[in-house]
Amino acid sequence: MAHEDTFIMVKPDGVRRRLVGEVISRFEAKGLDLCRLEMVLPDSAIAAAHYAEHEGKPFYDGLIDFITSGPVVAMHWSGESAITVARAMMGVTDPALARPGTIRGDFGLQVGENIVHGSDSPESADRELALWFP
Ligand code: D4T
Repeated sequence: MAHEDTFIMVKPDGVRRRLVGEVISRFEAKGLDLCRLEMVLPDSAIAAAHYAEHEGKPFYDGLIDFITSGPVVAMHWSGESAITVARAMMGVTDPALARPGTIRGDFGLQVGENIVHGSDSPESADRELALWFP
């Protein structure tokens, strides 16, 4: 078990649905530490950089349109195994399959609008934190 830093984002659907407080409350209650937070309207450049690994996939254009469709809440969280813990609390990518009790399982239904993003590895966390908090 190691201390980790992770990048977590409430996506435009989560902001529109007023779930920012709910998401923050869950991570705070779990015991993770909120280090930095900013609300930002992503432009296409930061969206493309964030989702570079998905370029060329069938859902890529929709993904970029979606993530630039409104403000997001970009956050830096830290704590014991923060990356794994946050991913577990978010649930699997498709909210229809995410287990009840997870954020996606409790609040989502469509893969294209899955409320939150969380880094999937220390390398991703480093890259994403540098991108969103330059
Ligand atoms: P993110 O990166 O947003 O936290 O999601 P995941 O790490 O859980 O999942 P991902 O990278 O595989 O997908 C990124 C993003 O693309 C959307 N998506 C994904 C989609 O619209 N259709 C799809 O078929 C897939 C696989 C949802 C999340």
